[in-house]
Amino acid sequence: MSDTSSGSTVQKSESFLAKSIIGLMFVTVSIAALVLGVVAVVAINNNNGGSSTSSSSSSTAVATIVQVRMTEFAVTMTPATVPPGEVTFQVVNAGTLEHNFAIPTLDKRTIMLKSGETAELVVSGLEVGEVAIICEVAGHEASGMKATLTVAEGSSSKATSDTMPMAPMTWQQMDKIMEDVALSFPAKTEGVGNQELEYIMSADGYKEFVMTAKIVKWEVEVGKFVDAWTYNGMVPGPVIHVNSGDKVRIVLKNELPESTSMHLHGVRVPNAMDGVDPYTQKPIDPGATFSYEFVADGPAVGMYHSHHNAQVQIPNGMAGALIIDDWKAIAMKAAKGKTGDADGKAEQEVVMVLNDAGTIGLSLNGKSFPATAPYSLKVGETMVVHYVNEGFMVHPMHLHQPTGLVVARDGNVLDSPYFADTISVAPGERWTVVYTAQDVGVWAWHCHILTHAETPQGMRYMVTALIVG
Ligand SMILES: [Cu+2]
Repeated sequence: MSDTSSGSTVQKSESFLAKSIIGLMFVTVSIAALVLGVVAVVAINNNNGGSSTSSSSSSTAVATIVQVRMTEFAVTMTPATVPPGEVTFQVVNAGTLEHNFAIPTLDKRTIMLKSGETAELVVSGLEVGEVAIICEVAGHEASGMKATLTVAEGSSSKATSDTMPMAPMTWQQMDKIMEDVALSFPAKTEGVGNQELEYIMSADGYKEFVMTAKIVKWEVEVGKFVDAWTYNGMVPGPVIHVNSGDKVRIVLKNELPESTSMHLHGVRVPNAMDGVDPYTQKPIDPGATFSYEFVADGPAVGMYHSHHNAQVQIPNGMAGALIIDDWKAIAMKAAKGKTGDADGKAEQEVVMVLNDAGTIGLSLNGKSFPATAPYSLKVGETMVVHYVNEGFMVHPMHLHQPTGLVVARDGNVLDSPYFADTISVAPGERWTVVYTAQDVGVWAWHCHILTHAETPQGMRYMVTALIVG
């Protein structure tokens, strides 16, 4: 499983390649069909706030209204040039993250606005010159959420009547935002999940894996930090890899504000180790520790996760993979050469944990596109992928190319492996798929429930790419 950690290496070294050719990918990505309808809805979100004096002929009492639209990651203002004096900014957060509208030089700002929320900010005494506007959420200004308001004598405020509907995003604006998001892939965020967990060999002959359940700040996408409930501070939890016959001990310390327990899903264990409190054990109280012991009986593609207040603890991050035996070898044996691999060996093994709820939300391995990690292969090389669904919904996972050979379900090798380009992974399921790269390019890889992969601001959530070089 050492190749799991190589995913993060790929994330750095392939970013240039990804950026240089990802534009091409977008021409062919065919999941944007829902976009136009959604834009229309967003554009209606115009705050018809109160009466206006904009029709007044008074030269001093004219209130200028600027309509501001915040999205990931852009700020658009209509108009962007105003006369000196008082300006009312009518701000709508048309994005999906939290944003605010701020003029740091004047120390003026709205509160943080959730998706769909609006606010008004009145700024008086604006003088001729340029005023810098930003969103103050960490990283958002650098990602493009900045704009310049020009204050000039003689510019008309007439066009800013609040009776005028907010201009919908043009297709050019949409394309620009989508391109900006795409070009930021893979966006750098703090924290990498799925890291291999090293064991300590205990005096009594157990491979001992030490884990701490705790809440940490987790960066799901650039600037979006959430309270993640984690094993060892990462989402997904660390990968545990053992072999059949190993005596395994998982020592779990609970540093959460509530009790927990750990279920070993798809892994054969004695009943007392099944992690289902209060039946098989008492809950692990905050501050307490419990050890799960079993003899590994593989092969298995298992997962460990909370079994206490699980509908909160799991989607908030408390889940990870537990793999028994060498699945590169098992999968290649099952594939019987059908995928056209060059040397009969799998170069990489990848765990892809799917989530759609809790504080983490729609994500692949705890990250939302463009912060997801891309993968890379050379033509003729093979990747064995374990899709692991820890969410609440089925996710049809679609890799544009190559077609996958499904070799195992829930760690059980299929008698008749079959090819599929879209593999539905239901909650609790694990599907093991062999992909051998055939054609050079950047191949989109995403959940095919379109709202899990796309927004009017471009691709998001359960999207990554396979880069074949
Ligand atoms: Cu999905």
